[in-house]
Amino acid sequence: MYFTFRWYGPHDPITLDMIRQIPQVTGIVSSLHKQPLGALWPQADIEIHAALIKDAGFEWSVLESIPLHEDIKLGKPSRDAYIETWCENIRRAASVGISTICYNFMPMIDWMRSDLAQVLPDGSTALAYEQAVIEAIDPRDLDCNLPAWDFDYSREEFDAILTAYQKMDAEDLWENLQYFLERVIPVAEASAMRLAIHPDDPPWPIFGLPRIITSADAIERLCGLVDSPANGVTLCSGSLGPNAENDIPSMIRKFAGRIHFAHVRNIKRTAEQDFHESAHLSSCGSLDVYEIMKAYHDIGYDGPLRPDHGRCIWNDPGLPGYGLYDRALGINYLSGLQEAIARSS
Ligand code: DNO
Repeated sequence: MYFTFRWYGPHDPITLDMIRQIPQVTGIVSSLHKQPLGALWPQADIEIHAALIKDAGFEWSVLESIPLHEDIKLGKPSRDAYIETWCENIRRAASVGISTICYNFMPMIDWMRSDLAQVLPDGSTALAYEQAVIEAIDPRDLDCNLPAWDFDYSREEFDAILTAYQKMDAEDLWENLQYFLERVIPVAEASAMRLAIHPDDPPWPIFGLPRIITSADAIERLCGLVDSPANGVTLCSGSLGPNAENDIPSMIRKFAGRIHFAHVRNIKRTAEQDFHESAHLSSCGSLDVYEIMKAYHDIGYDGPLRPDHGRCIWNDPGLPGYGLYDRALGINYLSGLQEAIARSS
């Protein structure tokens, strides 16, 4: 495995120069965050971004992510043009040396939390999720200002998309995912690109919207939709972990070969569907991070791995979840575990 760090681009308060001072980080995980949803990314913009990363001494290891236009997930007739654009973006990413693309298939909303700054007993703050708070929210209230609630839609467009999803069930979404994969995987194969779907976070439906990438059974089904090594996953411990039935180390062993990107972080479950994020250490959360790192070691995982969602400590200037300090502590812990596991085996 090799260690990577997410960078949100030139506007990220956490700069590449700062990241360079974290021991062990060789790769950057990044995207062109200003591109409109569904757009063909200009080759020149991709090259400029790649050069910034290269000039700072890093490899652009993973493109996280190219968001999918909702028409693809909704299965609308217009999806074919958006899929073709996505394919061309794969080719363009490959042309600057990127070998892995992370994406997700969550309707409308990416990761969701009810609180961006829950105060923990030590005075740090962390992202938190409480099911009752989410259930009390009317998603049509566009001012509710939750994380990942970053839309440019007018109220009419928003209502139309939400209503269309509410008419769909999980099987419809699976069908649309299969349709998408059947078209993009051949292009990924031809470009030596690995696609790595990100699990749904949290791993259950919210706001009446179906969510399907939530468990080991779901990942198995995903792998079978198009049986190609290019069709893989981002194994995100913190996204799958809120469901206590998801045994992350056993999933790592089971999907060896299809895991193209590892997100390792910890969460603390506080009720059946409530949790907050925690420091990466096993003792701080509900996940056994030693066993997770041991599983990656045992399968001989040689892909990119990154820490994820740190707490906010020491007045961190970064974005919620994406500050410098706690992610740097996290990577130091993960690389310490890795060294100890490698030396003792
Ligand atoms: C959360 C991230 C996700 C991820 C996307 C990938 O912090 O891991 O936002 O980037 O779901 O498409």
